Amino acid sequence: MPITPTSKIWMNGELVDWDAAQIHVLTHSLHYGMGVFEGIRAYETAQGPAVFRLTDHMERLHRSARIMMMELPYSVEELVEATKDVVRASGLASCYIRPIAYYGYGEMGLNTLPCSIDVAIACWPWGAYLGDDALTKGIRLKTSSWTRHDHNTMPPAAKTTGNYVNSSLAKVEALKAGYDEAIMLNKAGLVSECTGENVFVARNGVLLSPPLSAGALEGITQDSVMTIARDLGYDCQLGELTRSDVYVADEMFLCGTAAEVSAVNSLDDRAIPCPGPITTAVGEEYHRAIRGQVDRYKDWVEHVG
Ligand code: PPE
Repeated sequence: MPITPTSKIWMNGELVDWDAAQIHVLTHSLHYGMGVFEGIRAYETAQGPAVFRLTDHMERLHRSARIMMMELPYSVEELVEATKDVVRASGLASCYIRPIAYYGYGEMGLNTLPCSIDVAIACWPWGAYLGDDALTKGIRLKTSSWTRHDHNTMPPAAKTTGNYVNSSLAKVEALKAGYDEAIMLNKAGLVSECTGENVFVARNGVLLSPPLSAGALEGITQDSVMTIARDLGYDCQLGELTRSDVYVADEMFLCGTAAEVSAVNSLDDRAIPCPGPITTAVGEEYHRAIRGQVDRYKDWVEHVG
């Protein structure tokens, strides 16, 4: 998706002009894929722009770095303030925010321990990730021929740049085959997640979503959706899913920061009723929550000020 530039990017403690936020071609992480990042959204609220679960995202960035043995030079609180600075500088009412920490220029070779760590935060406008009518019409999924990487190959709990090689292979394969998105199975053949979203399946009134142990990222939207679904009175749990569970689902949706809540209308050309009542109810409540319109979720909405 093409990027629309904004005015400033936060780089290593300073707001720099968008075009000045450049790196050297011998930047370590470009070569070896070891960077950690986040995807966050800010939404327009009655009190101005607010970042959804900003602190939770920065805490996950720190957890990702910890898994990678990467010592981030900025605290969660500093990154939260830096993000608010970037969003404020953009003048945008709503935007997508991309913090990234990476090994910089100066070292080559696989030993990351001597490498410098650079941190940047950018934001820009980003519309519906899976199409404007993904919540109502749904998207078409295909089971990927690519296996989700395993816990002893690439840690799925860490949102690392390198992990997304697996996702991009699956995404392009699905698009080339005429589908919207790929569902990825793990080494055991169980459903893990999609290329950039967690998966929820409803059967007999119970909502199930594969956990981290299945190779899924611990999604912040997944967590929000589980809270919302339970508050709406649905039984909602983390649990195992096979592809057959999906084929016979009463309804299914994907969720993520970029994709928000997107309904699924089929997997491997087997129709899934869409949009189902739970998907619609949860999706609509999520849309209100991110805009600060639901009192019980107001702590999720972090105002830029
Ligand atoms: N799984 C994967 C693999 C994933 O990339 C994401 C987010 C999620 C689950 C959902 O996580 P959360 O955003 O915390 O609910 N994917 C981000 C990157 C998308 C991109 O194209 O880049 C996102 O949604 O921002």
